Amino acid sequence: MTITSTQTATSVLHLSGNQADSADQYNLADFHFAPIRESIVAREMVKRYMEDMLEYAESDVVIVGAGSAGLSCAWELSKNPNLKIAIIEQSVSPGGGAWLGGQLFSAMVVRKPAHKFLDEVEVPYEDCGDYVVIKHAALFTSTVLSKVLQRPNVKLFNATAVEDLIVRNGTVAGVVTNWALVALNHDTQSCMDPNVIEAKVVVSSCGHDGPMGATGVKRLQSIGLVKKLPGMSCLDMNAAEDKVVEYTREVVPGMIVTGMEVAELDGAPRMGPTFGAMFISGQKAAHCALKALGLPHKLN
Ligand code: AHZ
Repeated sequence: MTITSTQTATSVLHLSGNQADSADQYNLADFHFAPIRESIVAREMVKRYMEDMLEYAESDVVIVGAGSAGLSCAWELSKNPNLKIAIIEQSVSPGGGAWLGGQLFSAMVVRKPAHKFLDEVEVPYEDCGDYVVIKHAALFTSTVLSKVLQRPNVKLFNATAVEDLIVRNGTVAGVVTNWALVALNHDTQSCMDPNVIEAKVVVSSCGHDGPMGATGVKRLQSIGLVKKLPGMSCLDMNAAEDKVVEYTREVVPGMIVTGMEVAELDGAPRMGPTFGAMFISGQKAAHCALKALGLPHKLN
């Protein structure tokens, strides 16, 4: 099967569809790779990255943060093949806190009816009545990640941090980026100016903790577009998950907030290790973005 990407004439993805045992197809006792020049490897990587930077310098939607909320949002938005979606993730490894359940345990608990999202993305779980359990949180994250990254209209820029927002007349119009290692070292080096991505809509899904948590809403507060930033309240699973979904919204024109950044913004309780609200908040954020873009959405 050959899939032709809509992005560029040169990017043709090849999936052989050959399910045969690959180890039967070569000699492991006398194995040789096809030849390659080192410079070709360099050029193949650089060319594609630079083409992506050119292509995504103007995006329809920029999603900041590839945790469970940001990835769920990307999944929902990428169903529209006409949207160009950039995901900016400061970490080398996307996934945020969703590689583990809680306190470094493996399993991920999801309260119903968010299991319907798992059905859609084909993540298996154990049905426990009012909730379901995925054997490994990493199974959720790796599955959603692999599906999102296969979409031709999505580009992940990892190891890249959003340092600031583009704001014109009170409307968020894009993001200011830098290599994450640079962003973390501004105080040790002289000025290292950033790059920019213009976007019709920015979705901020930066979570609540770490040096860059709640980047989007903290910046909005510092420029007076958000008056109060109380930070998340103490844990109350039942209240927290409903509230995070309820408060997911376009907080100022051009900027939608999702996931635990919502709890930071509104002082909602944290839910701890139950993840359903992240999926549904991400989905809702996608529909807020569609609405802001003037496209059909499911908010009503
Ligand atoms: O690296 C961050 C993480 O992957 C990334 N990020 C943060 N600031 C960034 C910036 N530029 C680029 N300035 C940035 N990337 O955003 C991602 C956030 O993922 P997360 O898993 O921390 O947040 P989430 O809202 O998707 O999921 C929260 C999960 C939690 S926390 C919690 C509790 O503390 O009670 N409970 C749940 C379910």
